[in-house]
Amino acid sequence: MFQNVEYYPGDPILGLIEKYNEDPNPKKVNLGVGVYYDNEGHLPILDCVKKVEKELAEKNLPHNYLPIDGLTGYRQACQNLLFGPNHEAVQSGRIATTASLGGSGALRIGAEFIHHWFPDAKVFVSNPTWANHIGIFESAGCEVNKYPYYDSNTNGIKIAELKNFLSNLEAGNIVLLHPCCHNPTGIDPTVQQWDDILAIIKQQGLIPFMDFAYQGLGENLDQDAYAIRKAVDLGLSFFVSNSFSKNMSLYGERVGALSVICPTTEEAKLVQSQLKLIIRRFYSSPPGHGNYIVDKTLNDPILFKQWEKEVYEIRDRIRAMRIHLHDVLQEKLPDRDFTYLSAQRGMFSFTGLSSEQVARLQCEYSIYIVENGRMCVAGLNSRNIDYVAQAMAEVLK
Ligand code: KET
Repeated sequence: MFQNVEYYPGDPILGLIEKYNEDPNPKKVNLGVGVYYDNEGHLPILDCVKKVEKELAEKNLPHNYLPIDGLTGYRQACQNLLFGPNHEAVQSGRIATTASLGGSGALRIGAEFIHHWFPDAKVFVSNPTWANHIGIFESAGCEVNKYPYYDSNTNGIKIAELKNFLSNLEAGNIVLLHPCCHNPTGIDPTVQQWDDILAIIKQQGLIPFMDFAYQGLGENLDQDAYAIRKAVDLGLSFFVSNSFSKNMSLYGERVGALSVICPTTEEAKLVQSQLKLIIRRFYSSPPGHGNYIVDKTLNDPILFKQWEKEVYEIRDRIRAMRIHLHDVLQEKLPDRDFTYLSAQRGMFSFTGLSSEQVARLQCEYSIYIVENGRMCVAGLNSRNIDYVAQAMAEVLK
């Protein structure tokens, strides 16, 4: 009956976890999936989250269904965090926001909405991008193409090519952007480059879809939202997916949101209603635990401050690992330039390692990084970093 079902060989990122788990080598290091581990190699539960969870456990809340689009306090907290609490767009109610199953769920709901209401819109993603972007939009029926982005010669952005490309796109197409901590390259546009990119997007009548999975891990919570807030100020209508997987360490709780910035409050109501229809048919309503945690944490000024501090500790530890890895490699291989390691932002470093070198790291050293050379710097710690640097130096020799 199922003999014609095609075998799915596994995801290039999540598939690595399975391989890593099966590896008996005690020295093994998991630098594949974008997950933050602390210096002890543990997945942290943030202190602010522990407090809220304790409070929730004491209350013994019943497990009722949530509203289709999530808790009101959760949705408001997301809007304030993304757009700034006093922003006109938030106050006037012209942003439709729904809770989602992580950032992935937000992307999928957005993709479904776009395919249904803008069936001719093509989606343009950066070359390269998080591989699942392509899969998510294609599975909703959207045509996906790439725009020029990463320049491996300069380890920067092909900004002239990118601007030229966008200037030639037809109105109504979707441009998927990473507001900070670009995945997989770690290379973000400067403020000036964002201004230029968004001006072209506005002039061409293009629709941004900002996938914001790493707020707070680049510069800080506000600066990382620069492109989003600038797009609102320019009067653009667009989509934002956000996630609390990384910046609240809530990976398995699947907590994210989709926001659609609309020209008017009336349109936001229409969009909100359609997002609810999509969700009702996908999974009906979201799980509660993550919604409660984020609602309580972000809407309480003291807990918010504590969360902010903890996000910056995550950001700073990742930065320290980058610098350490840079310094050791630079010393071991002085003829090569490793500046990119300290210059890139967020969880990932695009190492430039070939797929053969990546395979060697895995086979000979049990070090797992993604085949395209992307390394999750957030998996490094003071015990494994010198081992990783040594192995990298060996395969790069
Ligand atoms: N967008 C981007 C850019 C992203 O890197 C991820 C996850 C997501 C969305 C999805 O996040 P979530 O809230 O968990 O649904 N990226 C890491 C994990 C993964 O591949 O699923 C990664 O790139 O390793």
